Amino acid sequence: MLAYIGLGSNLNKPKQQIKTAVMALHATKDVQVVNLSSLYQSPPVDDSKQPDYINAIAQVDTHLTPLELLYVCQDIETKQHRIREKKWGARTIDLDIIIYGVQVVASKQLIIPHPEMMNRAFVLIPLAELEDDLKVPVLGPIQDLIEELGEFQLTKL
Ligand code: A4P
Ligand code: MG
Repeated sequence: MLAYIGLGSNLNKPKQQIKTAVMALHATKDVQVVNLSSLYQSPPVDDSKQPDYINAIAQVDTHLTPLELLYVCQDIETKQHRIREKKWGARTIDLDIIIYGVQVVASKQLIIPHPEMMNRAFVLIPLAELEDDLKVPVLGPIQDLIEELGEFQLTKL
């Protein structure tokens, strides 16, 4: 199954944090990173006083179930010393499952497609970089979602 994982960091050398997390994903049994977007820089979505974020999207080929993949992501977050303080607070690394094949998941632990993806240029733009004619389950063509975004601040590094 092809899945897309969003990576974000705004603490402790963010670019390195993302590289470390991508390598950890690739080193996981039954997970292969098959493509990686450029890195992108943007201000925090809620305009709070935090450093800018670095984000990227990894395309993975996996035999894991969505929930198993979530546990892998959380394990990597823990290993990179992410401390969960407050929702949307600064973090060393955040891994979110954005899309998992054509599957739709809506459980207490996991929502796929990611419920905020359509509002986030730092998710949509790198996704389109990897697959410009992607059809997002439920939400539709990636290019339509980007058109609906309105203005955004995002720098490709
Ligand atoms: N969860 C549900 N669905 C998913 C999914 N598809 N992928 C649950 C991953 N996790 C999912 O996440 C909380 C819970 O979400 C998990 O226990 C899981 O069961 P978390 O990572 O522990 O907490 P969080 O990071 O505070 O929440 P979340 O939703 O990951 O935060 P966001 O929405 O990613 O916001 N600004 C910029 N420019 N770039 C960013 O990357 N990131 C955030 C964090 C805020 N502002 C940002 C950025
Ligand atoms: Mg998260």
